[in-house]
Amino acid sequence: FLPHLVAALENVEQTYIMVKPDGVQRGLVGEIISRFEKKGFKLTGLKLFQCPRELAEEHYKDLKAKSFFPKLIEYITSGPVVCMAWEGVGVVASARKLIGSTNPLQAEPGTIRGDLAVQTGRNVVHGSDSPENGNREIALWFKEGEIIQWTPTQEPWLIE
Ligand code: IDP
Ligand code: MG
Repeated sequence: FLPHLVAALENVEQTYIMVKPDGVQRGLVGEIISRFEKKGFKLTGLKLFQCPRELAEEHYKDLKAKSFFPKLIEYITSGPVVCMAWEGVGVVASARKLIGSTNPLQAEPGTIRGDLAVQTGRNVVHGSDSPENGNREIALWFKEGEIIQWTPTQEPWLIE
């Protein structure tokens, strides 16, 4: 390892990012992946996936009591999603900023939801809200062997 990478590794986090069914249907997969790629995070997992109801319910278990929960489960299971794992220093909070507020009408222009969506119930993308949930969600959505450890050749140009 190069010394600068060893230092950076101490703060490395993993986040679970998912293009929701509306994002896939609207042809926004490439656009959304591109935002995280261009920022400089590392893609470590990627697949197109039809989410079963039980998995959607487990993923959103903290929202079970909400009135919109049944509609949310219907939405997430209504078509294929694109599951991603991204790695990087501070990636969890940074990805949430890139994604923007839950309500796309309140999301800042320049964010994914601010640029590409209008309704909370069709907000095109998910991002983990803490490093703990990042790890939990990646373990939930990916099987062993689907997360790849690799070293991008551009890394020394991203981390000094
Ligand atoms: P987040 O995705 O920005 O973290 P959460 O509060 O964790 O927002 O809610 C999870 C998802 O549930 C939202 O992204 C959205 O799809 C859906 N959701 C949240 N609040 C509402 C609502 O009031 N009506 C309909 N759907 C909602
Ligand atoms: Mg959330």
